[in-house]
Amino acid sequence: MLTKEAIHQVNQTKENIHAQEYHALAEKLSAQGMDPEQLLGKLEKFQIAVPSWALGAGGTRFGRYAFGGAPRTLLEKIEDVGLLHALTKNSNAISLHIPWDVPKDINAIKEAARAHELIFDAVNSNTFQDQAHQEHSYKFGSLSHVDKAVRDHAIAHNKEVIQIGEALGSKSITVWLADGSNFPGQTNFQKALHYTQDSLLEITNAMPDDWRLFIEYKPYEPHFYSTVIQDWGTSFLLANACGSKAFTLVDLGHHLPNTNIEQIVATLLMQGKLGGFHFNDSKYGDDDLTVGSIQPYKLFLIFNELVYGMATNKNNPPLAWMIDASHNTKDPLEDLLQSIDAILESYTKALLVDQTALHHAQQNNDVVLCQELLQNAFKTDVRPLVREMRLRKGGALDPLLTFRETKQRQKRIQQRGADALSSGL
Ligand code: PSV
Ligand code: MN
Repeated sequence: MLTKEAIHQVNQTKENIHAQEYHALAEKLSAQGMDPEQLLGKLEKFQIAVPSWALGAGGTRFGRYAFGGAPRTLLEKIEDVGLLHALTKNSNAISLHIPWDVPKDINAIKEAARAHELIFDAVNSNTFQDQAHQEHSYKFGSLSHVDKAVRDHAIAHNKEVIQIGEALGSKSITVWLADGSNFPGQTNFQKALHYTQDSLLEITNAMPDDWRLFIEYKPYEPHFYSTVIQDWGTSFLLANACGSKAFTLVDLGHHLPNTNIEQIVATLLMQGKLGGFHFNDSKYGDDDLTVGSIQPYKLFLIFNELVYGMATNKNNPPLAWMIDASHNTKDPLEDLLQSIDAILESYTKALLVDQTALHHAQQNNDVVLCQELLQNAFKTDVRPLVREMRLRKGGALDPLLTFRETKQRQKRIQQRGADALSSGL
């Protein structure tokens, strides 16, 4: 475990410069009528879940490269998320994918999570892969399959995932349905959607009252002609059909190029149906790249709608934030640290937008001022504010530097081996 003293030691090398930078920013923000203390309070509360499958090496269908010291068990994955949280103070939850990470000893797993101050976020079901000796294959679909026996099998799996989640203290399940078709004529669109709706309703009815169902959408992959839940409209339609416990989940990579995701977010919030987020970045498709690495302004615009929507649409429940990325060439823990920073920075910048001034500029159709207001916030370097929050919480001023200076990867390689493998895709 990374000790508080070790974090403090690295912090000390940066404290003077940080103090100068933070005071300059706090003064500037105060002069603009903002309260730095209030902003710090909001940043402290912003917690992002880390998926259990993002801690190991990601691959493509062409292969995978080991990076050494990958977590071999769920306990080691909890250890890794615990490290991220100790450094950032913004990642207090882990999201499990079943059956990649079935907890064998529930109490031991809960105890380990508690020791690292972690909670269990949404559990994820998996009906896109057949398990060994599976009686009913998902080759031609699961919740939308033409054969009721296969649909029932997939429903039963989701119910089992809910039970595991209940035992761990999760309060939500995310369903990403990979079902779709590769060739025109292969599937009857109406029947597939109808079966899916019935299946999801049965899953929703099996959830405890205080649970939420998140319905994820994706336009293509693994199927390349059609996907049953292809877009936010389809997810929204299904969420409405499933009632008040069901919501749409937006994965940033699950859109066709140049889709206006911020507008989707605004509409879903207005309808009280936005459940959560899978953060990542992309250039072409579901690239699963580090959050904010390709289109940071787009991420900021999404957060701008989120900040406005969370304040305005009280009918929408609190959102579930999660990273969903995959690392092919980077150390996954370093990548996650970069992603957590990018999310926090975008959120902070969105908090700086002068909503009252923006409202007036919009009312006056002052297009130029509208743009200025957004870009002034976007161009502000808010990193000192994020660092200050971490410093006060006992986290690292510079999580990535501390990760490297305290040799976290090398320690993991020593403990777990250079060729350790993680479960997942
Ligand atoms: C699918 O591409 C997805 O975004 C879903 O959230 C899955 O559960 C996850 O990635 C894991 O591969
Ligand atoms: Mn996802």
